[in-house]
Amino acid sequence: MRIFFVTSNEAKFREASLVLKEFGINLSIDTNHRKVEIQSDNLEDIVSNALRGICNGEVSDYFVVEDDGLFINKLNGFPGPYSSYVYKTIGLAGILKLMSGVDDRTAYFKSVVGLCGPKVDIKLFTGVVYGRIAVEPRGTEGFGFDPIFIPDGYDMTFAELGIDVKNRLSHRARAFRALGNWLLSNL
Ligand code: ITT
Repeated sequence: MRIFFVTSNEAKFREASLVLKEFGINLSIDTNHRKVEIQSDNLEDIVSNALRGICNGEVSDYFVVEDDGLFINKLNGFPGPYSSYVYKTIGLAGILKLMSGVDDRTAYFKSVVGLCGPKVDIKLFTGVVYGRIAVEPRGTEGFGFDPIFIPDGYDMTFAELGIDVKNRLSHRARAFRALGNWLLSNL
């Protein structure tokens, strides 16, 4: 059984493959298929639609796609499903500006991981990690919003904590662990 993670983000791939290794499952990256992303405020819809584009017709391998968002409570969930675009446009500085003077800095990351393949139509797995937005960026590891996200129970950002700690508690680790458990008992 071969499982391909269709993603353009190598950091996501590194984190996901370490999690699936815990289950003895080998993950490969697929940069050939295109992950077609519809515009929707629902991560599940975005992932399901992307999978329909990949597993259309006969396939002999399994494919995984993931969509994530950073949801900031005081901003009514912004940037949410638009996180990638917001990261590329206003970036960390823009988010920190929107949050300047805001006391309630609570936020969460959500990951939706989807699987399709020969014996699976579409199966979704979800992971969430709660935390808060830092006052300034800190740390050099990770990617995206890691320098400004402090998970609950810690005083350091994901970018300071590094991949080992991040992979114990992150949204992605939780969703991929759910996928790993499901694969072990179903395929
Ligand atoms: P794909 O090719 O897999 O789509 P992507 O980076 O575009 O890769 P998303 O569409 O899921 O991924 O975009 C979500 C954005 O949210 C991503 O670009 C980051 O800016 C941010 N993000 C997601 N997970 C994150 C994490 O673990 N740490 C920091 N930022 C994260």
